[in-house]
Amino acid sequence: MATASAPKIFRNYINGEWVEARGGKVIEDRNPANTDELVGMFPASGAEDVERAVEAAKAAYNKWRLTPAPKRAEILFHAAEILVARKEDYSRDMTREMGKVLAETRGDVQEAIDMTYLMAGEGRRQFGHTTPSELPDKFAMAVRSPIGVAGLITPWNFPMAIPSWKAMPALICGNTVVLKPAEDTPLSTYNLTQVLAEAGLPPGVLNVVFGYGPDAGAPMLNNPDVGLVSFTGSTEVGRIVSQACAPTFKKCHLEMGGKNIIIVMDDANLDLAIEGAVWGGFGTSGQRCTAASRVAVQKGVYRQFVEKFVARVKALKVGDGLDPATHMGPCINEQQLQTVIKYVDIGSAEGAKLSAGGHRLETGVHARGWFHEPTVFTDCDPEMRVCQEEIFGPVVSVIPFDSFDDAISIANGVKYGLSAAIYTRNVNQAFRAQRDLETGIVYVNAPTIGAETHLPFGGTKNTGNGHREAGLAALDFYSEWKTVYVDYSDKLQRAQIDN
Ligand code: UN1
Repeated sequence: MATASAPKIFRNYINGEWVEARGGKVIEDRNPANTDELVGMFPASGAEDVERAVEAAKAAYNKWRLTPAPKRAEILFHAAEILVARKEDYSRDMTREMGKVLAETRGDVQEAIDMTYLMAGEGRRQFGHTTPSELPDKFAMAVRSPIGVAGLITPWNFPMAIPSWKAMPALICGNTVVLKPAEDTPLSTYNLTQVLAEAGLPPGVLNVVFGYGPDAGAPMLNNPDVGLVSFTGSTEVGRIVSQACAPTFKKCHLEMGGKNIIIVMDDANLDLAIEGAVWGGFGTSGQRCTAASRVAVQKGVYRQFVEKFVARVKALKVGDGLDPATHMGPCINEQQLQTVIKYVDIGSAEGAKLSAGGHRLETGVHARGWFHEPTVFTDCDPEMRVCQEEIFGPVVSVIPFDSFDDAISIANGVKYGLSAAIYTRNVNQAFRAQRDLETGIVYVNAPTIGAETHLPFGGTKNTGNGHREAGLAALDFYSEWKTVYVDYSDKLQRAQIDN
């Protein structure tokens, strides 16, 4: 079992076997709450390993494509049941390598379970269209057709949920997979892979290559045998992925940054909005692409909101996510912590008022981890860098505004478009907001985080490139439409001419 306390050496999963990386280099998976704890050692794979994995996926494709989807689904269903049985162990493993609190890692594993059951159900659906032909004795339909080898590159903040968001729809549609998980959280992907293997996934259908992005992710992008790529991560890396996919016309799905907002109107249930802002801003230490890193509050309730919100944030307990008393865990690694520290300086220098937090925590129980205080800037101008740029850490910027129209233009005045929320009791305002907010996800009276697996997930502008994951939208990415005409008239019938 992967939960053993002694550090274990892990391998890649290629063609149904656990194999060493060619180069023999390793990456240490350490606990961000206590870097003395070595969770495991994972291969630092390179181009050759990726090539082997793609070859295995390519070789397995034809048989998997021809396996009836309901049969593919049985394997996924079985995998979901194994995940349910191991949820607690896998959640603990995830907290140890990722740092977020146990309630949240349980949610992450649950999200993987939900997605796996959902896509198992799609084994008996994957509906296409039938439609009348314009000609007599002719049948017309559009069916979903798999694409080939799917290259998946996943982040560390949802180490089991996001790999499952990508792998499950890819598999149910009949593709085979090469997955490169984030180097900070490989154990959770290892656990997921183990489950799929035990559930009976044939060799080569899912291959996992551990390592750093430039070494183990990039080689997938220009491999001619990879038909589609799905990437979740930063906008900067997303651009590189997109450009690398262009020469070979790979279908490419990008899920990137966010600068999500909670709008609090004067008529809102203020306590509910505060609770939502705390959860949306500091859940997962703000390390979600959906994190509510901006809160815009109408001036009638602004002072009252700030007072109560700041008090709530100051009371948050930061620590080891395995401790039930902890509200917020560490940042994932030193670099992420340094980014947070840098933005606290930037915010202070540009005149935002530091109202809570603002410092690294590095003594006592925090001495061995990448902890930072939950931090709130108030009286912010929407154009400040702390209100424009994604920080991906526990920093929330609070912005006062006058009118509903001001709130919408502040909300839309960023280059990202993932998630937005409005707290109001006015149904007209709620509906106008859902129409006018330029984001892929809108919440009314709930924070910006908390997407469910059976609805489309993704964003506009610099957040995405027009595709969505999760829900039925995922099937559109992981399959291609094939339009089929069957003429049973026994004569040549010319469309547009003979009808
Ligand atoms: C992410 O931050 O990359 O809606 C995904 C949410 C989660 C998924 C977040 N269900 O916050």
